[in-house]
Amino acid sequence: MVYFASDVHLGGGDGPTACRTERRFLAWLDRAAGDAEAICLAGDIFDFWFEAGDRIPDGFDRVLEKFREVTARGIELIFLPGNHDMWLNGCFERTCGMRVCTSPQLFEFYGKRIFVAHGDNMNIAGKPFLRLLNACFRSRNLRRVFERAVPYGRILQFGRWWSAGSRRSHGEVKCSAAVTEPLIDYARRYAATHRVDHFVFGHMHFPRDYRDGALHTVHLGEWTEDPWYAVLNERGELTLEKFEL
Ligand SMILES: [Mn+2]
Repeated sequence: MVYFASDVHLGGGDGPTACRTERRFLAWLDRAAGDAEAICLAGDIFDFWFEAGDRIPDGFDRVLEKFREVTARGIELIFLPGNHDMWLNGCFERTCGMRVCTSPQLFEFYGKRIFVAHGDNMNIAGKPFLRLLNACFRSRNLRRVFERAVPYGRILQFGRWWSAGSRRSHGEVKCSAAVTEPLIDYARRYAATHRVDHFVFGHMHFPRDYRDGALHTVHLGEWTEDPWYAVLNERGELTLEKFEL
C-alpha cells in the first residue's frame, strides 16, 4: 500500500487543536506503517517549518522520532514541501532518512503512474505578482539574507503568525469544490501529454475525489479539522479516506 497525506498543519490552531492533530497524525503513521511500502507527505505537514543552519523549530520531537521509526522499518517516507514548510536544510534526509522532493513528482507504484504535487504554485503562469512572491519565497539568496538579519526566534514567531493568517484566509474561501478546479484544469492539461493514472494534490483544504473519463484527481483535506488521506492499494486503485482513530 502507498499512503498520501498533506496539510496536517502540525502546530497550527490553538493548543488543544494542535495536540489533537499531532495525536491523530502519529496514530495514522503507526497504522499506515503496518502495511505501507511508501508514505508520501505532500506538503504543509507543519504549520510552519523553517530550518536555519542546523536549527529546527522546537515542539516536533515526537513527530521526527516517528519519521525515524517509519524509515527504520524500511518504509520509504517521501516529503514534498508545501508553502508552509518549504524552508528545509537537510534535517529530514539527514536525521530521519526521508526522501525530499522539492518539485511535483511522477511516481510509479504497482504499475500505475501517480502525479503528486502540493498544489500551491501550479497555475501561476499568467499571474506576475504570485510568480514574484513564489520566486522570493523560494530564493536561496533572499533566505540567507533573511536568516542573517533576523534572529531565529523572531523568524519562528513571524512564521507562526503568518501561517495562522494564511490558514484563516484559506478557511474563508474553502467551502466549495470550486477551489479544486484550477488544479483539475492543470491535471487535464498535463494528462493530455503524459500518461498519468492518478493525480494527488493538497493545498486547497477541500477533500475531493474527482473523476472525468480517464482523469482521476484526489484532493487531500486539512487535518486540523478532519484527517483525510489517500491510499493506493496493490491493484493500483486510489481512494480518498477519512482516518478514524
Ligand atoms: Mn495547507
